[in-house]
Amino acid sequence: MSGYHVAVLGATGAVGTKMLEMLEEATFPIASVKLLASKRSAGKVLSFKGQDIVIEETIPDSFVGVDIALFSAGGSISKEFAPEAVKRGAVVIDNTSAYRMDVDVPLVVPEVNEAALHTHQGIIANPNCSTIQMMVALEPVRKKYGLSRIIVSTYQAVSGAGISAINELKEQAQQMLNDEPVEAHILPAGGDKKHFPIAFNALPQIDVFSDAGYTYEEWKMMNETKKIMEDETIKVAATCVRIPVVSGHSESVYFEVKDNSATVFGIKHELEHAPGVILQDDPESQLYPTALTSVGKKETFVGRLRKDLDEELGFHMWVVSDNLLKGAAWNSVEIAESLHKLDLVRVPK
Ligand code: NAP
Ligand code: 3JN
Repeated sequence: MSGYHVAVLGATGAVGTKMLEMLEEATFPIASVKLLASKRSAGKVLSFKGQDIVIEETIPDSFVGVDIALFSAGGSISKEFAPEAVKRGAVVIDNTSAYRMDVDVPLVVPEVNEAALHTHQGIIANPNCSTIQMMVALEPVRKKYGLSRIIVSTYQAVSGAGISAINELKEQAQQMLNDEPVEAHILPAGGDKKHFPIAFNALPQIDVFSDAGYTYEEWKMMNETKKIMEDETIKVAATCVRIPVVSGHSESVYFEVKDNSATVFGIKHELEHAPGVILQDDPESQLYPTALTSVGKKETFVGRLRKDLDEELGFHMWVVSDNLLKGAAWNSVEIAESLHKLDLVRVPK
């Protein structure tokens, strides 16, 4: 084979356009790229490695001859087209929540649980962006010292909610600066009853509310963590907050280890040698990552590591990553790299 035939579904979106950029940097062989979206974008053109590619409307037969399909057009589109793509022989890497908690679908962050790919039946799920960066930062700690509890508060960028949310932040910022009335139509959640301004604001709601007073975004973080770490006993609580930043999710993570030999020095040593992690931590010189530090980077940045002053086994850290790259497009392309490396680009019979 001279390379894989790759399709991107949702190619015009905030995530899809980054998938195309990440495919340009991929090291696995690519023979062709097909770009899929809705009827609205059919006929428009995007460029891949200097070559114009015409966007096509997605239909079941779009996946004939496709080896790897990257999906990022929303959960209902994945539910409709992933089985069709697999039926036609494509391995689907799905960036939505449609299949994440299915028992026969691996939920993969390559730095953490690449081996789970061996069990795939045609669909592989890419976790939620906020979960991914937390897993990259916590897995080195879990491996060395064990983990019993995580309490995370997120500071999430608007690009996580799509192109329309990015536009909303920019328009509202302009309206505020011009002393004009501010209009809110999208955030905190497109499908919810009320909308609030995001410009110069912080919204303690991402996605709509679900059980026990937690939002779906918070439930995703709690459930996905247990699945990826293969440990139902880890206690996890999340509070997810939207802030007026375009890209780069930040998280304040409190965690408790099991092994009382853990020290700040020891955890820093693990993080310094961990795949996908860049440690930027020196309070003396004000060295710590900010949201902007991560933009355009594939790694997850960690700083502000410190011991809790009351809880013997407790620590705090600050974790930042580009939500559209490691949180979505890069993790998906990295999964494709892993599938190629492990010779798993095939749908089991
Ligand atoms: P977006 O900017 O709004 O883009 C949506 C994309 O989906 C566009 O390419 C759109 O194409 C396409 N689309 C919409 N309806 C379609 C249909 N009926 N058939 C085919 N394509 C259709 O959204 P986004 O931020 O890129 O997010 C897309 C999805 O990715 C989200 O819904 C979510 O499931 C997932 N996501 C995951 C994460 C994560 O945490 N891992 C983060 C963000 C998003 P048109 O140009 O034709 O409208
Ligand atoms: O808001 C964010 O920062 C991340 C959003 C992720 C998202 C947005 C719409 C639908 C998801 C996701 O991947 O969890 C979904 C979804 O597929 O459920």
